[in-house]
Amino acid sequence: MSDHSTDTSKEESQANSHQRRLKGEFVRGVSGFRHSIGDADFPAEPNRYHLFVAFNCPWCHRATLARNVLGLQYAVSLDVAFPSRTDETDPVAPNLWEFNPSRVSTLTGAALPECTTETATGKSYRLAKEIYAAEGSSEGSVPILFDKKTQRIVNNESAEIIRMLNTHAKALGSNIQEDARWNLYPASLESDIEKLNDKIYSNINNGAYKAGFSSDQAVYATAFRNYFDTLAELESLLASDQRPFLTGDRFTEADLRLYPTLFRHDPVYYLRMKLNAAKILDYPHLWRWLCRVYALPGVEQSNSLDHCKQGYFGRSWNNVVPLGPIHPMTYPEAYGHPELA
Ligand SMILES: N[C@@H](CCC(=O)N[C@@H](CS)C(=O)NCC(=O)O)C(=O)O
Repeated sequence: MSDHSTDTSKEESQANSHQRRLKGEFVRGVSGFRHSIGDADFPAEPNRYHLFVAFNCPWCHRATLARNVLGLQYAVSLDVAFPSRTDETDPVAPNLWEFNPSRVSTLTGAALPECTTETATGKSYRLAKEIYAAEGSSEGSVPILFDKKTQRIVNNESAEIIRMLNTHAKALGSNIQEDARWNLYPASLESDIEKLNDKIYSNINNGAYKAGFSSDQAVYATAFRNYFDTLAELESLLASDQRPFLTGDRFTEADLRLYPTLFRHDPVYYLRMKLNAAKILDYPHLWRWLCRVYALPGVEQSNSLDHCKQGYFGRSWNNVVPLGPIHPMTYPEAYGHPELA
């Protein structure tokens, strides 16, 4: 994709990506499958679509949040990969997402109960890569939105997946009545949401990866600054009129997209992404916002912090998962306590 057409609210500019990577910058690539539910080939119907995710992946967290908040748990099926990717001992290759519910977590010493086999293709693939390979693609990322009827990948860009789940929630079989269901992208708030998405994607969601996965001190320092400057801005926005959500009274896509990063910040990113200027607990309005979103129906069930810890503190951390934070409280229990901040 040329730099010209990059929508920086959902993917980063690929300009000079080769040189930038050589210099040590983490540059996220662009997803290849960009069909939509609602296209002629992919009509919106209940029990037809499927999500492949890993719970540690924040982009997948967007998709599981949308699925749960929109009441699609019984209409869009889900498979969950093990949070650590394959290693050098794997018969196929290292660094691949694997559906393996019997794999043991170094953190808990047991299998992770949320992990599943692959149930949508009828082939019980072990690797997400095999789902792509069946379509002649060499990609390997999650999340994947998959059509069980045609056995094709619909889309593998989370920003687009959540938008289509919202647009077609009713036809996809939501079990929440229309008037009781959040509209994540209401027409009256589109421009506010887009502005927030742009800033939050670049500086927070992808910014965290730029800080944690770049090997150049200056790239890290810029990402670190942008991340905390944006947190301060969002703290002021919430404080300005005590609004419960980023755009006002309603939970929208902007909140949904901020949540996966802030959920991971104190227990994982503070250490792993070297984002150790402050915890979310140090921002009273953002903390209470985080607790408010955590309390929404379906949000707690959309993820597991054990998977996040297991996935982020892998081989580069000697496969030893840090045990904190413990003060003032363990996580995710802390998210039930808005009064801590
Ligand atoms: N643009 C994608 C990015 C997804 C992504 O980067 N997923 C990571 C996991 S957090 C992944 O699967 N990477 C492995 C790969 O790309 O092969 C989205 O937002 O859906």
